[in-house]
Amino acid sequence: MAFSRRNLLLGAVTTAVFGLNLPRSLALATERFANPLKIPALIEGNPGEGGKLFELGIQAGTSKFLPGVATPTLGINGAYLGPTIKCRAGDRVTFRVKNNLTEPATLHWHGLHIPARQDGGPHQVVEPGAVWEPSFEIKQKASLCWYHSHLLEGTGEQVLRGLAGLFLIDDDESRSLNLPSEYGVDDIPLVLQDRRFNRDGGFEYLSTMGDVEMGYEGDVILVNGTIDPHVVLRRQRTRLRVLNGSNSRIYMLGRDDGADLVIIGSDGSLLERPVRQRRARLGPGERIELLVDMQPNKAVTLMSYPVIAGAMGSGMMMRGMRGNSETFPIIELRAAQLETNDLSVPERLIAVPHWNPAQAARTRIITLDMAMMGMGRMGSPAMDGPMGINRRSMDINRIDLRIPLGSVEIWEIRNATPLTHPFHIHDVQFRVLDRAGTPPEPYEHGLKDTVLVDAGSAVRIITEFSDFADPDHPYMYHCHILEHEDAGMMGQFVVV
Ligand SMILES: [Cu+2]
Repeated sequence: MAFSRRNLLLGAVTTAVFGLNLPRSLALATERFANPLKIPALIEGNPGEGGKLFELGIQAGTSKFLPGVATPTLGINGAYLGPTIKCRAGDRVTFRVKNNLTEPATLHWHGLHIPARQDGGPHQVVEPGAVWEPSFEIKQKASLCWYHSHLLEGTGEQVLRGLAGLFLIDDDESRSLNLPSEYGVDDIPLVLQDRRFNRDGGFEYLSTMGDVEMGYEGDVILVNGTIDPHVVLRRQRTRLRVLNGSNSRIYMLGRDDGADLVIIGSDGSLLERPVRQRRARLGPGERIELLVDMQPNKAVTLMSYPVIAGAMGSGMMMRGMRGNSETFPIIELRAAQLETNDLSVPERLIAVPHWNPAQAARTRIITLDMAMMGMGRMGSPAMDGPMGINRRSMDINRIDLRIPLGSVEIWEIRNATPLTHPFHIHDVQFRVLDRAGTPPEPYEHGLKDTVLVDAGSAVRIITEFSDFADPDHPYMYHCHILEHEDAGMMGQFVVV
């Protein structure tokens, strides 16, 4: 499936140049929804000394996405992507991460509340042939988290090549709700990614200036590494656990039959109650959980629709520059003979922790800056790199923020650029207080670790920095457009 490339109004790149690189014959060679969705293997760990032990091998391989073409890829315990890790709140877990590559790599546990030394960020590099053994307790709510490479200045490329996987957390509270939870049967993971292919079948990356400025976008959608996928559902009700694992693409999810999405979860928790909405926007790094009820022998297509950015102060040109203006299918859900399962949706799901703004010890201003838009500096004139936060590009030897252990803080994330950025904080799960002064979307009322901040706008979040003080090991906060992160839109904080 191919769709039109966004229009670039600025910069040296033209869509005509891009068109020459498209393996169009290959991209169109598969039938619509011809391929059964691949489901990543589920691993729940082996009983080991002091908890569950997971073996993860980072490796290189080749994958067949397009007919008759081998694509060089990276994966964990396989050629592309990694297994889905499943744990329960209260578990003690140890990962034996072996790097079988000839290049350094890391694995960051995105969304997990764990000590900074175990976080798998740019400071926890696993050298070729080395083994890294982080060990920690699962201390958080049932949620869909994930893991991925977080190599300094190399995250975009390693994630693109395949270093990512899902991390499911379960707890008693969520189990009591009788939500669909049979993995691969009525609990279906969907990792959304977009890719471009070279003529030789390899992934094309950073071939245009726009790839860095605006973030990499592909013209082929992969779901769990499957092009043009369908999945056959056997139960009346299915839970979809959706991760936007793309480097920069924002999806506007919706159903092709016009029915509402039934949204039950966000990044770091379920919602307090189900939210019914026609569309839901999902930025890179964000997760959303949906319930879908099927009719026998009918199909529903999960689609992406044009993104309407709620951007203040961004005119036509800016929207055109970062359009996300395509309508395209993601996956077809097909109903077979349907077994009955529980169709009641509890009116109340879980209690989501919240913090009163009056509790906050301080409000920090976090400004996202870019200085390379070809139309003058969009950020501060004093910035020391192409992209940064509060006028500074990422420096692994500089600690940007020192946060007292246990403090409740409001972060006001301001976007001084003409693009929408997904902002991610390690260590914590937060609540979104408001976006440009108005309450966030109803489906953003769960715990979150990544939030979209529109061009020229600001988002306020509130959270508490609890449990893990360590003056020597920082956590990251950054834009989750991976090319922006790699270009310096990232900072470091320690909890002390
Ligand atoms: Cu960004």
